[in-house]
Amino acid sequence: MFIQRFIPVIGLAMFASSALVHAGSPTCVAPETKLSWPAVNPVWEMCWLAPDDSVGPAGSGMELRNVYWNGQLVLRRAHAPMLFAEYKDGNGGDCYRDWKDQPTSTLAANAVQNQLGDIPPGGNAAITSCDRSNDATASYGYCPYLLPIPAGYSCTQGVAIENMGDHVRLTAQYIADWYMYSSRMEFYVDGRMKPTFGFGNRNGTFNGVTHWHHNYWRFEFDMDGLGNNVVSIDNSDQAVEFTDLRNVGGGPGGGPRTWSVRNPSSGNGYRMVPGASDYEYATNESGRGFHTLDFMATRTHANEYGDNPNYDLFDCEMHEENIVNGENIANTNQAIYYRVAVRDTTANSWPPGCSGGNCQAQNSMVCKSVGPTLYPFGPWADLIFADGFDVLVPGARLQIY
Ligand SMILES: [Cu+2]
Repeated sequence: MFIQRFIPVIGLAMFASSALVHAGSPTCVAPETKLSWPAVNPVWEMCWLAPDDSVGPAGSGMELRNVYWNGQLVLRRAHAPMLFAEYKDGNGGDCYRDWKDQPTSTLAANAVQNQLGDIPPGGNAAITSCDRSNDATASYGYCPYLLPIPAGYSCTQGVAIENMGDHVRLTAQYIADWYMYSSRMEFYVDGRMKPTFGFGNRNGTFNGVTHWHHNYWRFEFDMDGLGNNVVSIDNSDQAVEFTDLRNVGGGPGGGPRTWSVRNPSSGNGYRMVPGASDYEYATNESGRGFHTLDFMATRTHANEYGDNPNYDLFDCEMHEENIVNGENIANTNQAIYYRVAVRDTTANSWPPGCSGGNCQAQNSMVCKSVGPTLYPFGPWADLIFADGFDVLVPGARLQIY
C-alpha cells in the first residue's frame, strides 16, 4: 500500500514543481492588500479587505479576492454578505438583518496587525470576543474584554494575519450594536480552506430570550481562471440554480452531504464538507420560515451579492427566490452560498414546551463557532488526498513554514 502511493507521489511532485515556474499571482489594488504566505515561495496568495472596505449593501465582512493556491486561481471572491438575528416568538417576534461593515477591535499581537506575522510562543495572536467568551450569562464588553493587555499586544481594527506553521489564519471582527461577529479563514499548505464564524456579543442584550444567528458565506470559485465551472451535489452535476439542505442523507452520526465546484477541463475542484457543529441546529429551528435552506448555487451577476441590493435592518427574511430562479449554471461562473447558524438558548425555553430539568441549560452568552471545510480534489490535489477528498496521504507535501 505504501509503495503504491509512493511512486506516483514522486512523479507528480516533479510535475508540480515545474508547473510552479509559471505560477500566477494576484494583482491587488487599494484598498485591497496582498498577502503572500509564506513570504518567500508562497503557497497561498490573495487580496484581502477589512470589513469596512468590503463590497455589498452594508458590507460583507472580511473579504478575500483572487485567492491563488500554488500559483493557480481558486477563488475570485469569498465573503459573508448576509447576516441575521431572530428571536423566539413571544418577544415581539423581533428579527434583524445586521450590517457587516463596522469594524471593532480584536486584541492582537502587534506583529500580526494588518500584516503577516508569527504568533508568539503558545499564543493566540488575534483574540476575539468569541475567543474570550466563557460564561453562560456574562459578557466581556469591547476589546480587551476585561483582560490585561499582554506585552506586544493592543486592541486593533482591520485584519490579523497569523503564520500558524502549517497554515495561515486571517481574522476580522465586526459589530452590529450588541453583537460582535468573528470571521476567520484558514488556508493550509495541503490546499484545505477553513472558514469559521463566531457569534459573540459585547453586552447582555437579549440574554433572556432564546434566539438564533445566521451567517451566509458567499464563494465565487473560478478554478484555473477559466470561467467554466460545474457545481455538483455530492457527485451529481447540476445544470440549473438550486437550493439544498445539509441534513438530507446526513447529519449527526451520518455521512455528510457535500457540494463541489470544479473545472471539468482540468478536473481541479473544491468540495465543501459541513463541520460537525454545522449540524447542531436544525434548519428553520425557529419555525418562522425566514431561513429555510443551507446551500445555494447561483449564476453570478455583476454587483449581485445576495438576495436584496437595498435592505434595511428589519428585512430579516432571506429571499432565495430572488437569486435562485432557474438560470443555467453549467460551465459558467457561479456563486455558492453556505448558511451556518447557532442558537443562544435561555433557561426554561428550549426545546419548546419543556419544563424544569427537561429544558436545556442557558448558554445564551457563550459564543459558538461554526463552519465547513473546503477540500481540493483533482490533479492539483492528488499529491495530498486519497479516496476522493477526506483521507490525507501521510506526509505528502506537508511542510511547516
Ligand atoms: Cu446571540
